[in-house]
Amino acid sequence: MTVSTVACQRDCPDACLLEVEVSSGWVFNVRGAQHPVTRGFACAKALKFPQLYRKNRVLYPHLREGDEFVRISWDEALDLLASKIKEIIEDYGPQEILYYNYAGNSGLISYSYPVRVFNALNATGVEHTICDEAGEVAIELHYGRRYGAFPEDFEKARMFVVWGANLSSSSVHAYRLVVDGVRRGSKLWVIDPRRTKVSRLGRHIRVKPGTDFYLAVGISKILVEEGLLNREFIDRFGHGFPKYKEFLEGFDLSRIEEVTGVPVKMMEEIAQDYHELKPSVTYVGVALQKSLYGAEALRVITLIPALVGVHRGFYFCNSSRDFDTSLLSGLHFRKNDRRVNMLDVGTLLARGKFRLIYIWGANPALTAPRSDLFRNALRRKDLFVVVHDVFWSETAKLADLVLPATSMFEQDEVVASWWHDYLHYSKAVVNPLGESKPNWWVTRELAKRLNLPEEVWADPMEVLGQVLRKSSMVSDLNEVKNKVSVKLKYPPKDQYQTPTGRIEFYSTVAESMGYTPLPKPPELVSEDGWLHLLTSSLPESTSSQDLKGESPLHLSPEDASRLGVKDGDLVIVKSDEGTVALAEVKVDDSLPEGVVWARRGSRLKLGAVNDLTTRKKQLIKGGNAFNSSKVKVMPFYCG
Ligand SMILES: Nc1nc2c(c(=O)[nH]1)N[C@H]1C(S)=C(S)[C@@H](COP(=O)(O)OP(=O)(O)OC[C@H]3O[C@@H](n4cnc5c(=O)[nH]c(N)nc54)[C@H](O)[C@@H]3O)O[C@H]1N2
Ligand SMILES: Nc1nc2c(c(=O)[nH]1)N[C@H]1C(S)=C(S)[C@@H](COP(=O)(O)OP(=O)(O)OC[C@H]3O[C@@H](n4cnc5c(=O)[nH]c(N)nc54)[C@H](O)[C@@H]3O)O[C@H]1N2
Ligand SMILES: [Mo]
Repeated sequence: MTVSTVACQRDCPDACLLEVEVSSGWVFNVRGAQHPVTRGFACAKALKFPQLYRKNRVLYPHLREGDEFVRISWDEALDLLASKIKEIIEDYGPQEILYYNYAGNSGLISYSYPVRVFNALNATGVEHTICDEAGEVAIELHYGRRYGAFPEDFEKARMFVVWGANLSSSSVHAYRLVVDGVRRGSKLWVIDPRRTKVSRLGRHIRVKPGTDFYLAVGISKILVEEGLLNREFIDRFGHGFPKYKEFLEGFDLSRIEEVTGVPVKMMEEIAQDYHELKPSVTYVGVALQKSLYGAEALRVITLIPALVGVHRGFYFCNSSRDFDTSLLSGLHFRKNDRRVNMLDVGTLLARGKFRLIYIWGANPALTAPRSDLFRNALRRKDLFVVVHDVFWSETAKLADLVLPATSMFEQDEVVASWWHDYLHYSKAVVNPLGESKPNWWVTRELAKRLNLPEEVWADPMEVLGQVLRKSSMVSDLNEVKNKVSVKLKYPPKDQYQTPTGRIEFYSTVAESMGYTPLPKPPELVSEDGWLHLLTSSLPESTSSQDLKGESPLHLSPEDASRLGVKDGDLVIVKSDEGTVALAEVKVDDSLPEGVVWARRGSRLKLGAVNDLTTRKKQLIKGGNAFNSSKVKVMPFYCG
């Protein structure tokens, strides 16, 4: 048996360094490496991956023949794909070819390199709006770059505010740092409509979903009115504060209490803590931002630490690096900017748009909004669907051509985190299963067959080498290869890369981007008769992966009794878009009345939870609004 190191490549902020035990060509065991962030422990997903990576694998290229798949060779698969692409370009133009990808493998090469061939073809690409992009931009409007607190800052924090994040599931190492903080006496506030493991450790504010904007305004207003600000800090590092103050004055606290369901008294307490307990870290979950005004809420939330004088006292997404990944994705080969919002892809496909779609690192048949539309559209006869995946995902099962991908144990990668500041190098520890190939290999071979210039199919590690050499945060690829884990040099916390060089309470860049310089308040609409559908992650699965069978729909005890249903009963769930699914009930006392919950990307008894999620988008960056989905639930009687 040998013990090797692998960098976890899952879509997760922790981006862990793992120790894996290999014997007779198989990975048997995984544990967290001794590392400043991973700290010798791994999450439930990593621990069970040695069992899972062998199962349900796509082992060979497969071509659909009617309802069946037949095994073909890589040469046949690539020749077929290349000839389809050539044909479509000739008959309809490159815009009819679409790629769709996300962070199924979040390694720098796996994520970006495959885009190269599509850029060189001037095919249609996607804007990555499905996760946190809107929130990233929201912070940049006021702070320049979006980096905030790092794990080291968590270690020093006297107060944590965990705002819309279920840490014991979505980031177990951040959770551990918060637990350690609480043990040493740091204060913890958790803002979440649901009761969660982390909310049990501190003061819990059960805000009504989607009203966080107003809660943040309430807290900020109290800080201003009660003189709890750090005026010196604001004068020295802030820009446009008088206008922000005026903006806050326009809101009424008792109305905020009504809208958010949070007593003014509680807002006063947390405001007082923000003032007294410094430094603090406000951990803002991606989930908080997945609502119609999520990114706008983020603008107000992340400005709170600035009011009390903490430099970048928030964490949302630290992936702000000077890595020129456009070199990897070959943006320079492209002659246009032809992209569509990935949240619209299902709708566009359903309308008959596009002739070929190439999907990797994503499972939109379960994770896109209105996934029913997406699944139906993939069955179109005039659409050639190519899916490159490690497993027989729901999307792969609907493809015309299925290509086998290597797992994180079987490929070399360089992995960066969106939370911590370490860059990891990962080497394959076992041979690829079956004929599986890394993402870069497939698209590189495709580029060759399409007779694209040699530069398009350059060696991925060499291109990555150029990217890292250009960066000021790391010396070069060799440093990462030799050290396995390298601490990146981020700019100082008190540097603000806005046009004024300050924290812009009044954003000078927002206007030029078509956004309001001050955060835009959510419209208040009546929710009569509708239940709020929230979806989020569970510790043992990543998004739609590793799920077995169907998930139940969780109902609060109040809603369950109103509907006269109990555990195991069936209910019909209808969305505000008119889609219908059937689900088993799970009564869940962690939910407030009016909120139903299901695990994201899961299948229900009939249909999938994402068949019910809204296609509405945010103003900022066209970001998703998964957590603004509304449903009606009815008991299902049969017989
Ligand atoms: N185990 C595991 N870890 C993961 C993932 C996974 O699928 N599984 N996915 C990864 C990815 S892709 C992402 S983007 C992150 C997401 O990580 P997080 O942003 O932490 O998301 P969730 O774990 O889904 O937890 C979301 C919490 O937000 C709450 N919430 C929902 N709506 C609102 C609201 O309007 N206001 C407030 N205050 N709270 C709200 C929910 O009740 C829930 O408890 O996690 C990453 N880590
Ligand atoms: N209802 C609801 N829907 C949501 C969300 C929500 O909160 N609620 N969250 C959204 C968010 S934040 C995100 S990030 C998305 C995630 O949605 P997706 O991006 O679709 O993520 P996964 O479901 O994890 O699917 C990733 C796929 O990549 C495959 N894969 C893994 N490694 C590799 C590899 O090396 N190569 C290739 N080719 N494939 C690989 C996996 O097997 C899996 O099938 O879901 C979004 N959808
Ligand atoms: Mo995500």
